This record gives sequence, structure tokens and C-alpha cells, in this order.
Amino acid sequence: MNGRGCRESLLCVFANRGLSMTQESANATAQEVAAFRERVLRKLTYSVGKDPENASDYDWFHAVALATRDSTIDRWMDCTREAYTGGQKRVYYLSLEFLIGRLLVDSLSNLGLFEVAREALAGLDVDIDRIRLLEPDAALGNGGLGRLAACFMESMATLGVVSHGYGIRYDHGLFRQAIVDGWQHEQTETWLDFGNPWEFERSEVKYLIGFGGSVTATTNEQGEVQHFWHWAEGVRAIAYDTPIVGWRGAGVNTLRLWRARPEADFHLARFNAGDHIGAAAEEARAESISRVLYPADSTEAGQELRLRQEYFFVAASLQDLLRRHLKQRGSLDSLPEYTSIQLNDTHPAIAVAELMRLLVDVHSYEWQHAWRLTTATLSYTNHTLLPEALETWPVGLMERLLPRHMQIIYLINAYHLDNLRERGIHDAELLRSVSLIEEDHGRRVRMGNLAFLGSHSTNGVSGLHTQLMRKTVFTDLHRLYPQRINSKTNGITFRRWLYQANPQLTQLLVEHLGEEVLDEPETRLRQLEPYAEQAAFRQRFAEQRLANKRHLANVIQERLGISVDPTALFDVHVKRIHEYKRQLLNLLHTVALYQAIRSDPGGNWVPRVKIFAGKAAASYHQAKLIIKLTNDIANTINADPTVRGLLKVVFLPNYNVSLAEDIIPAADLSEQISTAGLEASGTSNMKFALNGALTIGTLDGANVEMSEQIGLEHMFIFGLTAQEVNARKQGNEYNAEAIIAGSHRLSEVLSAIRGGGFSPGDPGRYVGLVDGISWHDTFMVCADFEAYWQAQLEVEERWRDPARWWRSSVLNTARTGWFSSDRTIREYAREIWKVM
Ligand code: 26V
Repeated sequence: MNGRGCRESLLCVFANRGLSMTQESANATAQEVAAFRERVLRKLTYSVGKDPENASDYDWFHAVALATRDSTIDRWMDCTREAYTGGQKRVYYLSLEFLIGRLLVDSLSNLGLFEVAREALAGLDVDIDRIRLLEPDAALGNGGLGRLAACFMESMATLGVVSHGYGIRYDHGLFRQAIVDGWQHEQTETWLDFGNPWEFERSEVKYLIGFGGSVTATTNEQGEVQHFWHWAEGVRAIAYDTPIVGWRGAGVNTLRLWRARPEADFHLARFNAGDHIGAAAEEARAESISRVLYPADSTEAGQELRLRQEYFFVAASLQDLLRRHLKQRGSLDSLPEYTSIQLNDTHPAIAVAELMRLLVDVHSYEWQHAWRLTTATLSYTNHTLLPEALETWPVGLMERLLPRHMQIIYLINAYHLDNLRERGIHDAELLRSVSLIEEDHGRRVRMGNLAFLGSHSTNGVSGLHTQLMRKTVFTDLHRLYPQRINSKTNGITFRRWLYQANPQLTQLLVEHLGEEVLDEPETRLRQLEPYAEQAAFRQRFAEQRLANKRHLANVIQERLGISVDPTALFDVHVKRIHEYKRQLLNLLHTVALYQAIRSDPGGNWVPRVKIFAGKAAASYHQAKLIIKLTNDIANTINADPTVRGLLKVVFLPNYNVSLAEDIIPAADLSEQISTAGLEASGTSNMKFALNGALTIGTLDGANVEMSEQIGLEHMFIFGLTAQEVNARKQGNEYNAEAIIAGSHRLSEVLSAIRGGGFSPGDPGRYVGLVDGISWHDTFMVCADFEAYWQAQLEVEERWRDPARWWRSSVLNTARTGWFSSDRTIREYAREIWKVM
């Protein structure tokens, strides 16, 4: 690593939140500062069309973003050229979601230019900390799955894996969440309103995507049957490219997002004939495909538009990558040698049928040959075991929208089942369970089975999740194909989640471990362990946290008008609102704590701020009610003088990547309390631990591996294990009412909530909610309540002993290196894609 690059990137992380740079390094970059300033001014003048005197902060943001983008171009083109000349295998990451967040600081710091930019702008009287906040989050994802895709893109660029992300350029990303009278309201997200300075529209890269119509078959002179799909409706996919820069500019890869446009240009004849609305209708129908991100964490996924989105981006991406392969190699025979396609969940699973269609119908491959090429090229990642989240499509809808694909799926299924019968497998139950078609609830295509069968690798996202995949959803397919399922525990990019989000901690790490820690955190962070024993270091560690907590306290004050004490324990639960993630369990603890303090206000309480944030899918009523309950509880507690200074509750609206960057480095306690067996991995758990928060959590998802790395004694693990949860569900003897009756504390909490103690204006509001968990406690909230309460007592005990608390905190940071997404990507690269 060259020395100059090191210094620059350090400066960028130091300077991020107002830390000053040294005189020496200032001199070292004076020339670059001048050059960057010049570039910004040119962009402001010639691209934005403003002079400095009249430029708004938005104008400056755009000028800086464009200048930054320029700095990536040479390297981008080098990388693109090298990929052609070097002939490396390419990896294509197909994902309906990329939850990117902001790109300005990300790009600048990865390029080692953040401090250069700060200085350059300061000379123009522009504060980079002000303008960077004007960038809207690119929120093209729902939660963990989309954010993982963004972390992977950055890691692939860092590690020099030649890769392309493919997805949809939604006009509107995940909805903006407003809280009105405690309830969630969804507002349209408008990230493109002021243009997107990072992307390049590639008007020339466009493909026609068909829908509907019919299929005919003819026999050619060789006696082979050929199928023709006469689709009824065509939609054009237009490419938009965003360069993704790796750490220290090592690699620059492309994120290619597709926008839907009508097949034909505007219907002038119709318009002239007076049909003004009709002329625009076709355009509107086509464009609806890339209009808005589906809030996938909901039960309304069974929509035609969703299937259209899935096929649209898969078909465009496959055409694009086959064209590239043919141009470079001349034949598709070598496709798997030079191409890996990773399917991010089942959303792109139609790729199995589409690739078969292209190979057989368009490129005239014989079926078995096409199948070998398809399965050798594709691989699939499963991200959830929740039955309601596993995609299936009604056969009727598939036949109507994608008639040729439905035929191909039937044929794949026939070969698959025949093959099993040839292997001597005749068990009707088994054949039914591994079939691509579900016959029980109306005939439906099982996309999980299609993805599994059509690829050579199916991976889970944590050790436990993978084990459960083998035992549950894919148990029979796993028995038939025992080599196929493998585990790739998720990871996070440290560049965003440590260096950018937490410059204070990063500075401390660099001071003690040297600059090398930035390049090799996976190994170097461990060298922090001895410092956990040093009081002076722990003190500094605590100080950086306090600074981050002050910052978050300001955010809370600004957004909610609530003042919180930065020295209190910040207990943080932020993620999508879902019953299985058990925000409700945390709320029950909150109320129990409130009642305990009220009954003994002079007790030796640990001052605590409970911080919640997260969005509920628009159609998910129970989740929205949990948000309302959070706000009801917050209003009551925050207004009660008895607990003042001891307990505060806040719900921060509109949780997104940028808010996460403010919250995570300020957390003392990280809540990861899903019902064991239901959270596939989690990734915020890793972000919190990396920043030194202690985890209170169940043995679920990657919490298990975290406890192996960090040590059980530095986390607060509680509750039923996945096996125990399963036993209670199977055994039918789990009785929440008996548990409630046996716990005075839990009964008091539930009756206060049920009786309207937090909703005096609408006392019946939570009757259904409380009765629900009392009668059929699907997510074992009551079962885990007492263990959770005890674990929270341990939290308080540890907090009262700062030496112990901060020792654990330092060790959390020191032992989280394994959760770098660079490690995850290396595993994918070596074991699935074979590119390393
Ligand atoms: C989807 C749905 C749709 C129907 C209603 C219920 C429901 C619940 C969850 C989901 C999420 C599906 C896929 C997903 O986002 N999985 C997440 O992937 C992350 C990255 O691997 C992982 O860390 C999370 O644990 C996992 O929930």
C-alpha cells in the first residue's frame, strides 16, 4: 500500500466529523486541494450552469458529486478494459434491491479524497458537512437483503472481483415514514427529484422485454421442435450505470440498473387524433414496472406487477451479459467458465427459465446441454425460512404473463421428477415436496425449488440458518442433492460502518494499531484486545462513544424535541418492524422497567434511553400497531416526572441508511432479540458490535457466530434456542396464559397495556394485541419475557461497573473482524464463483 494513499484516507476519516488534520498533511495535499477546487468550479459552471455567487447548497452538492464521479472514471475505465483484456471470469449479482444510502462520503473516502474535498470547499466558503447532508439516500431496498447487496458491491470492488450488480432503477425507493399522532404514514420517496449525479444514462444500451402472448411450435428440417414465443406486449429496458468504488480506489465496478420505457416512442398519430390520454396510456403501463420498489416485507407480494418487475430485470440483465459474453468469447459453450450469476433470494429465480429459453429457443442448444450450462452458471442465496415470505406464483398468472417460461418450468419439472424415479425414488410424498409445482393451495410455481434446482449452489446466510434450511424448507431437496447447500455468513463493509460512520473510533484504532488496521481490519482488530485491559484506553474508548451519543442526542432533540441525557445507557432497537423481530418484547420490558421505577423512584436505577426506529410494511397492521404502541408508551413515560432522568423512550421516524450511520456508533446496547430460528442472519447486529455496542440477543442467525467470535461473556444471550422454540411449537403444550399467570411482572405489564394505561383516549386499542400473545403467542414473547428481564438486569449490573462494561465493549470491536463483507465475498469468490 503506498504511503500517500494511507495518509489521505486517514485524513478523510478523521475529518469527517470535524476533526482537524495536521499541518504536515495539509501541505502534502495543497496541490490536490487546488486541483479539486478547480474541478468543482468547472462542474458548477459548465454542468450545473451556476456561478459561485448564485449557487445554492444543492448546486454545490451536485458540482462536488460530479467532480467526485470524474475522479472514478479513469480507474473505472481501466477496470473495464482490464476485465476485457485479462479475460477474468465475471460475477453478476442479480438483486431486486440495492440499499445504497448516500454515496458522496463513501466515494470520496474510498478514493482518499475526503479531506481534499473538505479543504477545497472551505476555500470556496462551502462546508462539506452541510452539503453532504443534502444528498438523498438511494433507498432501493427494504432492509437487510438490500443493504447486503450494497455492502457486497463495495467489497467486490475492493477485492478486485470483476463484477456487475444488476437491478431496477426505481423512480421511488422505499417510502418515507412520517409519524402522525403516533401512527406510521407512508409518503412517496423522491430521490430523483433533483437528478442523480452518480449515474450515467446509457440510452444506447436497451433491450426489448416481452410479456404475454402465445407460443407456437414448429419442426425444422432436422426434425427438431422449435418454439416461438409471440409476446403481446413489449417493454424497453434502458441501462443506467453507477460506478462503485472500492477501498483506496482499488477497483471500480458497475451497478447497472434498468428503467422501463414503452417499446415505441410516443403515439403521435393517436395524440393527433385527439386521444390524448390513450396516447400516454401505453407509456404509463410500461413505466409502471420501474416506478416503485415493492415493500417486500409484507404479505401483498402476490401481485402481477411484482412478477413483471422480476422478469423485466432478469431478462434485460441476461440479454446484456450474454451479449457481452458472446462479444468476448464467440460462443455460449464457455458461459460457466467465464460467468457466475448470483441470485439474491428468489426474486430473480425466473432467470433459470429465462436462461434455458435463451439457450434452447434462441441459441438452439439441445435441452440437456442448456441445462448443464444453466446450472453451472447460476447460484442462489436464500435469505429467509418464513413460509409466508417464500415466493410462489399462481400457474395461471405465469401462463398468462410468461407462457413460454411456464412450459419450460413444466419441462424442467418433468425431467427432474423422471430423474428421481430413475434413481428408484417413488415415494409420492417426497416427489410432491420436491416438485416445482405446489398443488395444495391452487397450483403455484415454487420459486425456491426452481432456484435450488437450477443452480449448482444454494447458500444460507449464517451457520444456523443454513442448518435450518437443510432441516426445513429444503429438507427433501437436500437429501437428493446433499452437496448443494452451503453456508456463507453475511458481512458488512467496514468502510461505511466503521470508518465513515465512526471517525472518532477509527482515529483511536489507527493511533493504537497503526494505519494498517484500515486495510486489514480482519486480522489487525484483534490486536486491540490487550488495550481492553488498560484503563486509559477504555477511557478514550468511552469518550468517543460519548461524543457519538451527544451527536445522536442532538438528532433526537432536532427531530422529536425530546432531550435525552448522553450519559444514560443508550439501548437501541432499530430494524424493520416485524413480529418475529420482537420489538414487542422490548416494549414489554420498557413498561416493566417503568413500573419498577415508579414503585421505587429512589432506587439505584441505571438511567436509560430506549431508542426505537424502523418501518412497517404499509399493509402490515400488527407492525403498525406496534409503532403506535411505542409512541404511546413513549408519550406516557416521557411525560411522567417520577421517572424523569431515569427512563426515556424515543421512536425516531424514517429509519434509513443515513440515520443508521448516526445511531449505530452511539449505541451502548444492541437489541437482537428475534425468536430463535427466524432471523436468517441479521447484519445490524454486526454493525453494532463492530462499533463496540454490547448485544442483548437470542441465539439466532449470526448472533450465534458472534458469540463464538466475541465470547458469550461479552454479550447478553438469553431465551429459548431454535430447537426449544421448535419443540414448543411441535409439542402443542406451550401455554402463554400459564406463563403470564405465573409472572406477576408480566401480568402487570400486560394488564396496563390491555387496560388502556398507555392509550387512555382509546382504552381498547391494545386489547387484541395483548390477547393475541396470550392466546397464540406465535413468536414466544411470553416464553422469553422472564429470561429477557434477567438479561437486562445483567446489562445494568455490567453498566454499573464501567471497567467491566468498557472492557467488553473494546473486546466486541476487537473480535468482530470476521464479519467484514470482504471475508464473506472471499468465501463466495473461492467456493461458489471460483474467481479467486
Ligand atoms: C419477507 C417477507 C415477505 C412476506 C411477509 C413476511 C416477510 C418477512 C421477511 C421477509 C424478508 C425476506 C428476505 C430478507 O430480507 N431476508 C433478510 O436477509 C438479510 C440478509 O441476508 C438477513 O440478514 C436477514 O436476517 C433476513 O431477514
